[in-house]
Amino acid sequence: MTLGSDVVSEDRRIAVVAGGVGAAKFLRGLLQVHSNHLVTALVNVADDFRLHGLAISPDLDTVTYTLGGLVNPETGWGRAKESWTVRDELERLGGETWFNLGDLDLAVHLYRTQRLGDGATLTEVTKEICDKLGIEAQLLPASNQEIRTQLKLEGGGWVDFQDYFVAQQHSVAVENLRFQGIEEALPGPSVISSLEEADAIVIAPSNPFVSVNPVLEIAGVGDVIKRRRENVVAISPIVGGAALKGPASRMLEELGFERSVVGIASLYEEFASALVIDHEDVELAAKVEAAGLRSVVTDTIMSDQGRAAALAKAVLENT
Ligand code: FO1
Repeated sequence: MTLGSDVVSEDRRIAVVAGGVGAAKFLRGLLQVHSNHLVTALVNVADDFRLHGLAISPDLDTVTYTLGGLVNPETGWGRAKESWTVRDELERLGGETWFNLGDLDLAVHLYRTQRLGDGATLTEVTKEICDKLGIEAQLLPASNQEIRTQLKLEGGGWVDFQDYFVAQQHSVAVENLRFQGIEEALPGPSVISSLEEADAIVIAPSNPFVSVNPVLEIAGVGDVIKRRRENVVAISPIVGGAALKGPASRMLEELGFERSVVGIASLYEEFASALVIDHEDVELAAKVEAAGLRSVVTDTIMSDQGRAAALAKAVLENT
């Protein structure tokens, strides 16, 4: 096969720093245009928590379900064709139902919790689930140790991430953030080596504060990404000053950054040499460059799988 200038070389190893829904859509696009076994996703675990005694890993599950073709297309998380028998009965009993766990999703949580109880690591359990779902790309939890995002909310104290995000529907302004346990946490197996060996590293269009930062702040992870800066490209999760999903744009302002792709550029300046921004933000390209990142302007809104694949192709062509 002759490689044209627009054909991406097939043998490059790609590492993707990933949060939940935005990262999952990007990865699904990437797997359509690149050899799946050459893709590794390093997935945030700081949203993880325990409920009903179960080990819940929302970002890992969002990525796994999306790549396995099982995700609920309306929410971007949880399972398609889900049923809610357990949750409804729990509600009747007066149990905790603020975090919606469907029946199919619960089976995955039962499996994960049992395996962790047997002594397996989260890395091992994630691989077992991926193998069962036929996912060829490698999904690596960023750490096997407990890291827990907490947020200090305006007019209140510190709360756990899912309390802020789901119970309070991220409606309260954030004053500060911390990642409990991050000082002691080690990167999961293969996390550092996959970053060192990658031909290109992509920071997915995820929330920089609560999805990407708790990966970058794990010992050694941020350092290797900084060292590889010339091979790192970030994708802005902000388009036209707004996040497509979640509170990222409000958080930019609340935490003292410009509420635009320029704010994203200032957050990633040390880690990435290029920032992918949407056509809608083309007039901010010069400001992104002034912040120290090459700007790549393309369509970043992944409204369907074809657009996600086109974004992935554009990203690969610019790394
Ligand atoms: N997000 C919600 O807004 N409400 C929910 O009830 C909810 C349940 C849920 C269950 C399993 C799962 O894997 C994810 C779930 N999410 C829910 C999404 C999740 O909390 C967030 O999208 C991430 O943690 C942020 O990346």
